[in-house]
Amino acid sequence: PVPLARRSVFTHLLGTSSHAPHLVGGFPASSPAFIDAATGVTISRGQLRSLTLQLAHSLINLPEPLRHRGNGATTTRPTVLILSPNSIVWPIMLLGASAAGYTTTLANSGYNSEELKHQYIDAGAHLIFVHPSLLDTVKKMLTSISCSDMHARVIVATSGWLTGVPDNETPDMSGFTRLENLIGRRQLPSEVKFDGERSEETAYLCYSSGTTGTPKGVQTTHYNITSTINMARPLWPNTRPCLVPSIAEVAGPEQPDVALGPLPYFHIYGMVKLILLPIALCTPSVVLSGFVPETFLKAVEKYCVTSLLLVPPILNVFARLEAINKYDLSSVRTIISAAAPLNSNIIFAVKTRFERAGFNVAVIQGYGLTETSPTVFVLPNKYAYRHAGSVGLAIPNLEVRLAREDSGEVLTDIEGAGELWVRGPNVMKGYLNNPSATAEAITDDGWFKTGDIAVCNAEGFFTIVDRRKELIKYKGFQVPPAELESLLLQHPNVTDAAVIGVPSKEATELPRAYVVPARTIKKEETATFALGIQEWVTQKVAPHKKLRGGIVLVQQIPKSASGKILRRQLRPCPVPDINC
Ligand code: 4UU
Repeated sequence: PVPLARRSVFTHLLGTSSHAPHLVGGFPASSPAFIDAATGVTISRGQLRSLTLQLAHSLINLPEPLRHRGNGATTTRPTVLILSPNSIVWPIMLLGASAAGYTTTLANSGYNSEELKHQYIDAGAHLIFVHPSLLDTVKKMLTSISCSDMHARVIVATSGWLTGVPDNETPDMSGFTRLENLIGRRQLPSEVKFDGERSEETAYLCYSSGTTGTPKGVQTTHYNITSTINMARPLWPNTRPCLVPSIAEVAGPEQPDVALGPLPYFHIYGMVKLILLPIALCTPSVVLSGFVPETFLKAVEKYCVTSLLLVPPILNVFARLEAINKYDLSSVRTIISAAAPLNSNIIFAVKTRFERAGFNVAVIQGYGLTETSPTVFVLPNKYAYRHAGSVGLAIPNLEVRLAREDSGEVLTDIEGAGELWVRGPNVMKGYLNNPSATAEAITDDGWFKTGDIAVCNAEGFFTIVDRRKELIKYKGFQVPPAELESLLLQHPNVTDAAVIGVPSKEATELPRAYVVPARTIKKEETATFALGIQEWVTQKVAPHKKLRGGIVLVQQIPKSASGKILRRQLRPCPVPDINC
């Protein structure tokens, strides 16, 4: 028998036994798994398992040439790319592909064809699941790489066959396989061909820039995922309760948990906390695409949501949202914020706003990274007030330490700030096709360097105080400065450029470019010149990477002797500056 922690994601979550076919992953097959917020259509655990197996069966039986890529990448496993906003068919695609033994790479649904191309090629994808509304982007991308069998490599992720709401049919969809064609009424395979020997294989490839450089494929293995799930739920119910709560415990036994978040499923936060963990805990998860405050609150009321999974900019909206008074939000117990720093003023403001409307909620933080699948710290509800602003305690089975930035020496003085290092079964296998970045990120004895600076108090509560790495966070999304810098250098009027994040209350940070113009710019010309570059960038990047923090023209970019941009020096803008 395969040890529990060594199973595939599929078996771990949706496994069943021939002796108890009414149970799926240990919970009744009839329990709701996902609820489509817009239509109320629900898929049960049993349906989810059956649809997932049907898809896996079709993927395993694709004609041989389609199980390989034509673009010369180095991975050997079949890899499917998903490009879609949240929809009720997402969990089926995500689990169906991993049940078939495929790697799944999750692309930002805001990507343009150039950004998509980088990920498609780097991940070595050979198949694409695409939402009907994004088919054009995929066609453009495949045309640009002269793909000759586009119709075979693209599956349109239709959902009308499940929700009853017809998909927005476009003439371009003709000739492409639709998701329901791969599900149909096929006979179920009796088992999924996946065993413990392969649990170190990559299940998911999200993209992260890590501490430096352009986005890299984070190889998250089946074992990483099953571990992260086990770490979030106590395995043995008769032991003492774990201090760090699972989402299910947070809600308390008297009211079953229901999860909702406007987080995109392509980000590790959405994938794990809104798809995989809810299945493991038998927590129905409400499917919503995007964040429109009133639609969101209506869904909370209608589906009696208990746990809201959010990012700081949305809490910032909640802190001022009058509409909270208009809905019955009494089911909400916990509001979880992660993916970017959350100011404790916002925590108190949100709590007060809910209290004024008559609802008592705990506002807590989680902290983690794509590379740690994702959770490292969670703040238990009962400390929400006393330790507001802290990201909480390390989850069980994880080692954490604070190291000196320069030497890597471990800090024994717990008052000091140091770089957070993490070691445990949820740490990624490494960056795809990038052994040097992997070696920089993970020490020989397995410590992953997060690039974040933290402090820890005597009770073991951590607070993130700074970020050593160059990453910018816009509304929880990663914006890698290196990517924008290399783009800016392609502009004919730019000789050098550096991008940093400037603080923003609404969005955490806004990407701002410091640009050295290729020619002398007269004072009266500066605004037009900067605007021209800003618009040029806007045309070429996904919306979250726009240079919303503006452009500053400078005479030179501060650099170290080795040519590294000295980003900290740019923060207060001390360099000789042409337009400020
Ligand atoms: C200050 O954003 C994420 C993962 C989020 C997450 C974490 C724990 C979701 C659920 C959960 O339980 O991943 P990435 O890879 O996009 O970004 C990672 C970076 C971190 O290095 C840190 O700089 O995002 C920042 N970050 C935070 N910063 C993440 N969470 C926090 C936080 N406070 N609470």
